[in-house]
Amino acid sequence: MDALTSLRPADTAFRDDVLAGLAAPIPAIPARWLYDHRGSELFEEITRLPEYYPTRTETDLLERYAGEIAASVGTGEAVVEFGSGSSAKTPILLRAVAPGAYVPIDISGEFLRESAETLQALFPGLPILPVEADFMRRIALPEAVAKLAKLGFFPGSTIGNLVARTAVDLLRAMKETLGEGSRLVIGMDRIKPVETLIAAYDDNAGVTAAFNLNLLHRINAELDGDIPVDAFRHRAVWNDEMSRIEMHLEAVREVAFSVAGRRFRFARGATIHTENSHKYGHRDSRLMLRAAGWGVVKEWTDEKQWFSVILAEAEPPRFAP
Ligand code: AVI
Repeated sequence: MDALTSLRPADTAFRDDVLAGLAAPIPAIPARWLYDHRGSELFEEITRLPEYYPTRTETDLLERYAGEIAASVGTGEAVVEFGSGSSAKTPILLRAVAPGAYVPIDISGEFLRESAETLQALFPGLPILPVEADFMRRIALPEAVAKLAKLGFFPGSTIGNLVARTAVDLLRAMKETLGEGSRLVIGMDRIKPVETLIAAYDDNAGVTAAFNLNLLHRINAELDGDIPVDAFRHRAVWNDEMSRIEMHLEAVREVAFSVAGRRFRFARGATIHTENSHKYGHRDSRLMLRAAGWGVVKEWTDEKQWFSVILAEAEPPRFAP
């Protein structure tokens, strides 16, 4: 099989999710649809906002502790990144662990190719083997890395965008992809004062609002919709029970519209739930990793304990209680 495995989602997936989500008793659209070209640009902008602490804090942690990560894992491993690795974080890890190969996995071939080119320019001698695939499932890694030890990399607390059951499924799939004895460097966002969380997801410049509302523009453009976007506003809400920030689009007046030939009506104040971003206590993250077969080797956090970078190790099957 070619290293660039093509796995295209069904063309109707966006339409099906939107139609089912808008008609649901609690309207909700999966967060992955926030990331069209414009949505990805807006997310990049979010990561540079003063209020959005996760990117800055995690990058600082990696800069500070990449040496310690390298001391724990050694050099010459295959670094397998779940995501296309376009961020500033990837070079920090690669520089420290001097890998034998770098395997970025992403569902978007376009982002993969772009970031692989950027990274190749920074690391000219490094074999870069992109895999276009959905990393929610077990993936066959390129033959060229079969004999190398594997170090997974999943930064950004992207795991937090999944509910616990799906997050554990993903962590288990990662373990199957990487194999016994592999390690994983994962970023996980911590519970912190609600004002800090709300500010990070409802910034003064309105970039997160534009990111959320862009979903409606995308629906209009791609699904023949006529949603009056100005009839909705962005809301970021802390759900303490579920330990997560939720993004919603709230109707500011009664509104009716059609999407792909179907009619919808929203009362004033009704919302469409568009994203969850879970935040973890110290023990929560460990429990979730353990539930998927990963033992924590080491954890690094900042002075305020706002974000954690965790080095985990695939645990062998065991039968003890
Ligand atoms: C991609 N993900 C980790 C971001 C987060 O913080 O949950 C997405 C995001 N949504 C709004 N701001 C950032």
